[in-house]
Amino acid sequence: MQSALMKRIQDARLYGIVDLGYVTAENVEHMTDQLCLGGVDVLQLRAKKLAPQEIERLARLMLPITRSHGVPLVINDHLEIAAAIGSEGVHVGQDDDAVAKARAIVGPACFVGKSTHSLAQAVAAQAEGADYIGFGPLYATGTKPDYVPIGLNDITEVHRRVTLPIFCIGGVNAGRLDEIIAAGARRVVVVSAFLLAGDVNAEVSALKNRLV
Ligand code: TZP
Ligand code: MG
Repeated sequence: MQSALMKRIQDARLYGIVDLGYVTAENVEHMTDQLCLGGVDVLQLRAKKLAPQEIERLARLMLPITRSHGVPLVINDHLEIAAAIGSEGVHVGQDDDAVAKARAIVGPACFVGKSTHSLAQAVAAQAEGADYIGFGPLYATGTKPDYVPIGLNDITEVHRRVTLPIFCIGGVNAGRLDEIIAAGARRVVVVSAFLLAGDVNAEVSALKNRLV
């Protein structure tokens, strides 16, 4: 990956996701703007139930907004969409394509993140060549309901064993942030707590200010 991009992901602390489970297609641009204004360092588009064509359309709406804020846009799951629109990042899960395949499709100007749900998967993702990992779900969450929460106990150890940027995810919200940081987290992903907030911009900026 290009070094300027690497620095952007290294420096990132707060990762937001525009998840179409919470946001209507009509509201994607407004939500993107609010999340960026609030101060997310990275933003992902995640749409588990939409057709690829519609996801690409929404991604193309988001890109000028994220770029105007200097925020890298990450496409979840869809390597071809990331390649077609030239997003700054792509994200794959344990059941998706391997990191090497993702990289071959998206090229060197796009970073590749991977979801991990255990210490072993985190170590394996680093060996596989991921540029960053998600680590969780820390808590049970309606955003990913089929996953067993892994708790906070392995956060310190994953930071010992993995040198990549590690984004702790799953049930992260303002009320839990202190215990998540105390457990060793440096970077977090927040989805529903932002998307369901009354004032998204304010919710993001308040949480961002507690991360640095
Ligand atoms: N991967 C692990 S947990 C999760 C994903 C995509 C969802 C996190 O969403 P929320 O609403 O912040 O719990
Ligand atoms: Mg996936």
